[in-house]
Amino acid sequence: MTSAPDLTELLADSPSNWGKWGPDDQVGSLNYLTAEQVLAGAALIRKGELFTLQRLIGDPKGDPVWPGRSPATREVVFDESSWDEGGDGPAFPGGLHYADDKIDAFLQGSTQYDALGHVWYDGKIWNGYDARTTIGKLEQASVEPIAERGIAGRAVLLDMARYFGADALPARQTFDHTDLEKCAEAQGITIRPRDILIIRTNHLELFFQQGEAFYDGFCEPGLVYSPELVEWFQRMEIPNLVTDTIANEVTHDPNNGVALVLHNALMRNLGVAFTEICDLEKLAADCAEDKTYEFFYVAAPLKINGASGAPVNPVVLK
Ligand code: UVW
Repeated sequence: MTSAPDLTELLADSPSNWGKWGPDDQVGSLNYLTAEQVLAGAALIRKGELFTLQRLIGDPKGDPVWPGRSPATREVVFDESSWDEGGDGPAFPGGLHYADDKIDAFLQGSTQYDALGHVWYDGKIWNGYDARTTIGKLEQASVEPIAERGIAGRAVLLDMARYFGADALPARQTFDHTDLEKCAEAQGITIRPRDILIIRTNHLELFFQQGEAFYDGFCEPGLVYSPELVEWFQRMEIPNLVTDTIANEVTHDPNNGVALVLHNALMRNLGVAFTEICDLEKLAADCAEDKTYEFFYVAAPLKINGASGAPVNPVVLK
């Protein structure tokens, strides 16, 4: 087997949006979400129903995470037992008791927005900033400006699992922009420029079925790199790619062996925001029932100084 090419070589002619929104830009393709897009999204609220897309942190059934990361752990600081004999519960006038707890969590260990500076190659992150600006904290393209800005716009659900007739897409299955367009057509919608794309695979259902065996030869299904796919994202001015997998794309590209090509071609080079590990099941069931796959999407990750990503609970309104 030939060795995988370097990303610098593979993406040498790939489109770039560096400089498009100025030399200091921090939010990339989210700039496409103008007031017009927000209003176009809000106009799709018809039923007054809302859906939250965050996966439960601390799910008793387990939290799926990227290999090498660990699920969040929650620790109780105070509960009623803190005021038992010998307990360390603080005494307050009036007899106040309270529950307190804390979590130790990877910022990318649950539903999250990646910062644009989360991945890179060739010593440069989004907008051409030096990768050494990531040392200690992300001085550039952290999740903070994305959190400060917020995200709202017209979004479409592309239910790829349903389109392929599967309960859950298996490891390694790939698809591309032409499949997204065919799926949209089968659902009776058209993907419009500047739409937020929400892709359902239901792949993480296999994590709950298989347990630790899920990680054997880990390779999630998803979008696969081609120059045409990147050109399509660029032409369609896609601001945000949202999925229910851990990493939004096929983990290892079967055509060249490279890991996470689209994180680089789309996020690092085009500035597309990535939202990962969403739970799309209730939304997808509703869309299948009312045959409405376009709606208003709103999200704002937590504001964390210099962070490479942050948890989020996106909301869809129909
Ligand atoms: C990596 O890029 C490694 O992970 P994520 O899926 O959080 O983007």
